[in-house]
Amino acid sequence: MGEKVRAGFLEWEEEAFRELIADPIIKPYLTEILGRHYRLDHEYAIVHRRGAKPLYLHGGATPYDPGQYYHVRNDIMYSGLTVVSYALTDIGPSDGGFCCIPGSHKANFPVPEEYERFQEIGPTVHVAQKAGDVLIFTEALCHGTFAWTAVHERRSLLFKYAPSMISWREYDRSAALLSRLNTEQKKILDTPRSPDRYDDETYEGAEP
Ligand SMILES: O=C(O)CCC(=O)C(=O)O
Repeated sequence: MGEKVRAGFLEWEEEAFRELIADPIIKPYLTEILGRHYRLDHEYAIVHRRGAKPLYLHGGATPYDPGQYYHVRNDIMYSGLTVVSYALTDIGPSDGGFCCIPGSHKANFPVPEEYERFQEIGPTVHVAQKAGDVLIFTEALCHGTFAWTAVHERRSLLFKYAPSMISWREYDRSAALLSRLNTEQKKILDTPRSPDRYDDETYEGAEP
């Protein structure tokens, strides 16, 4: 059956997990979407086996959630909680997994109930991924998970970033973890603070 493994993997022995905190391939995208100063609020792994239940549609721009917003002002994107989802195994077109209503991060009306619980598929689309693919989406997008039907496991790592002043989860990064990070990674795992309070020249990183 399905299983959602919460957090923990950044503390594992393998450096490869911690290297994803400041993934140089992803950095330009996060900078464009979140601005220069953002933080990794929380992360978890999804491990779904055949029979894993769906996660119904959630998010969406309406009703408005002040932490899961998406706006454009003066040609600049502003996004609240923003997800970088690494597929570690293939997600084929009929396997299940991530789905969304494209464009719903700009919706002015709530998602009809029959779409929300997949009674009607409506405009919901499934997004297939190959192992190694990365999907970036704002939590303001109406999204969910189709039941997992494939024989192989779905394994995905979800990193949830926010603008530097926003915190979702109570801050609980351990000294052991912080001591294993470089300065850039520490900045991204630091406590919330206003973007004005960073001084890139002197930033020493979070104290372990
Ligand atoms: O990748 C997925 O299946 C979506 C997961 C999701 O919506 C969530 O964790 O909030």
